[in-house]
Amino acid sequence: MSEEHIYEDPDILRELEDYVNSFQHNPLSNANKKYDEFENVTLNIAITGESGVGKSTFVNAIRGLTNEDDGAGETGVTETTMKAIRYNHPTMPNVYIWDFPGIGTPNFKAKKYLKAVHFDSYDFFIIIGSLRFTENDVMLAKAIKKMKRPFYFVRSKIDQDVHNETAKKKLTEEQVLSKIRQSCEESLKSLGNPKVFLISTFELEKYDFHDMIDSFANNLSKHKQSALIRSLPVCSLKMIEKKSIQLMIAAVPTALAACTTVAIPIPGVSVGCEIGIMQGFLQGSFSVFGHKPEVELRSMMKSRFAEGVNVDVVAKMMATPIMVVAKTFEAILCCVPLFGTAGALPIAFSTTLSLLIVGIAEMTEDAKAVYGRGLQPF
Ligand SMILES: Nc1nc2c(ncn2[C@@H]2O[C@H](COP(=O)(O)OP(=O)(O)O)[C@@H](O)[C@H]2O)c(=O)[nH]1
Ligand SMILES: [Mg+2]
Repeated sequence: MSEEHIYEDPDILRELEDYVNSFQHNPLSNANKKYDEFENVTLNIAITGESGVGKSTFVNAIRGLTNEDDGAGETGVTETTMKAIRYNHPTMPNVYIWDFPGIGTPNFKAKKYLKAVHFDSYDFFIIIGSLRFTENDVMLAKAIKKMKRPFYFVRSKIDQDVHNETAKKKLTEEQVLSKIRQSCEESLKSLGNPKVFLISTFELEKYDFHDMIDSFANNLSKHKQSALIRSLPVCSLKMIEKKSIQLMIAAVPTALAACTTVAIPIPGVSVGCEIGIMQGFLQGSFSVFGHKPEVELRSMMKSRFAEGVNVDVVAKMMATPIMVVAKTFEAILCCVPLFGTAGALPIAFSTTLSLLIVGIAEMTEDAKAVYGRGLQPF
């Protein structure tokens, strides 16, 4: 990704313009409030459906784990309790994924179930079905709808269907998918025509996974959207790009908070900003791209962050005589009367923002370089 390309990304520029507009009123208090909103937003995702459909496997995958990894939730077991199990995200402390108890008892009562799991604490529900959706799934969806919470239908284990049906019945993959879609529609008829996302939890990069994520994101607030995309596993190049854009958007309030917080001057560091905020943000960004790779993959990572983000790397970065401050940033910032065309704040802000964006771009390139080589980036 070239620098020009980054600076001209319309989402990032729109974000910058939004901030500039809000500065007109109270720039400094807004800066910290907006930064906090991004940093401390919480997200609660509920995963529900009948027993055996792949709920726990999906929860593990969203947390970047396979069923065999340490810390993974148990799979392939019969679920007996009425309690949802809360799983923390490994790197994002305010993101929780809830593994719901199976709904498949013969006299299942959707309302009672939702009450038992405190339905109103979730941002959205994912109802997973394998083979087909059942009466219980429909009942549950109707009850969630009544409570005005968002829900999505996900048909799991598509890899299995494609494998079996292309081999045995000589169907093409497309024919198999279309057959599954039809049968899902049939079982959900009484709900209108809800969209069903076909996925394989073992191959997230395939089928409807990205469409599904876009749908979740589109119905969330900007901050929750950011938390969602940042928390998802690095399952494709497309996901790396999405993460990159979300991080650059979050870099806007971070840069402003960094240079409006009382800065302790650091010898040799030319930018007037709080290095702790910068380091924290870059460290967080680093973990958004996954785990640290094995030593042999690190040679493919060309950025200054190949060995991780520490205070020395960040200080050195900030001491680099600053490259050209993005022209577009300057142009937008000059519109704010309070900033004026000179002054320390606009320079510190656009420089800090440029540094963060260059940092994210370097991490993005590293993540792409090691993606698909058998290991997760970072
Ligand atoms: N082939 C395939 N198997 C899956 C998938 N998701 C889950 N499974 C398997 O389905 C079984 C039940 O999964 P589990 O997550 O325990 O289901 P739960 O009872 O709904 O929590 C396990 O053997 C999983 O390995 C998938 O996408 N593809
Ligand atoms: Mg389970």
